[in-house]
Amino acid sequence: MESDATSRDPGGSNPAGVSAQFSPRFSPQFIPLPAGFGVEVSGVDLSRPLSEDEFAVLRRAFFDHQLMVVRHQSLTPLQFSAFAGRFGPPEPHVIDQFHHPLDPDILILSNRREDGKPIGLADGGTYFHTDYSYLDVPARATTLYSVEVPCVGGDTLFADQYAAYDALPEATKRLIEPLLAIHHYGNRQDQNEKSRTVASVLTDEQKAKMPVITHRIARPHPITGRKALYAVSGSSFGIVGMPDDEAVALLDELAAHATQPRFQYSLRYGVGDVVVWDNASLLHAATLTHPDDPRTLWRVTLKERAAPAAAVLAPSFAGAGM
Ligand SMILES: O=C(O)CCC(=O)C(=O)O
Ligand SMILES: [Fe+2]
Repeated sequence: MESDATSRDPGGSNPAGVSAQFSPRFSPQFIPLPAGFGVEVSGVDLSRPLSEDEFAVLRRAFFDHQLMVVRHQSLTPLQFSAFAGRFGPPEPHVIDQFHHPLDPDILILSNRREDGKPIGLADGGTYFHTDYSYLDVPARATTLYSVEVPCVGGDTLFADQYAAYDALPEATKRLIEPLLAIHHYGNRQDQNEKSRTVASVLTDEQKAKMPVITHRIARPHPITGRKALYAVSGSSFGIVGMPDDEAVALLDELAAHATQPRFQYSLRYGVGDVVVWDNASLLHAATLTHPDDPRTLWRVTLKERAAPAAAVLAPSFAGAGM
């Protein structure tokens, strides 16, 4: 497991006997969301830098609840990026044409067009997936800041992969325990580049940078140690040592199990909401909205610190016939 530098008792005294540093402006209240995972936090202003002790309170709530929503914030790009960076090292997205001009760690998600040109990535992640599962060191957390909310829809769906793993029959748990899924950039269930639910299309240059790697299917969470089903929908295209048709059938069966409505929560955004999700224990999917109903969010993605059980099978998936 990755070491957890923060105290398990962030609100209490520390071994040096120095009292924890909390500002009078930091009085977090936590309201669990109705899904069995996720928590809404109020009483926090993310525009000012949080002390180590304050951040430790939020970090702990985040790993306990998998999804954290802090409503009604008012942030500049750099304030948002500074808060996001507390969760881990930021990794700019391979789609570099929509990096924020003030900070390349921010990817602009938007369907808005100005002077006929898109200002951001539209229809990103409109299928269940988890971020950067196609990299050997995948994403620990993704943070979004909601700039513009459409009149209709625009929710992000989340599916709890701790619960999905726990609900598997024991025989399936034994079957998948040793299995390594083969991942590369893409959406296994839709590879038509004209479709709105394909993985956002890369240029040839971007494709050349994307490797073929493996991750465990029953993957222990790098911080909590708890096992979750990992990326059975999205970037998983095969299983090491298994014929392709059998592997895809098993992955499809696991994906259907993992994305059942009983494991899902649909998050509705308001302007100014900051959302952080745990990529090791959740799948998520954007929902399709009307192209003329503007929706804009900023996104910063933070990587894990290590690559447990990942292997690089090829430096690029481009031209690999997959
Ligand atoms: O736009 C959304 O709702 C989520 C998009 C997505 O998959 C992501 O930002 O990782
Ligand atoms: Fe995503």
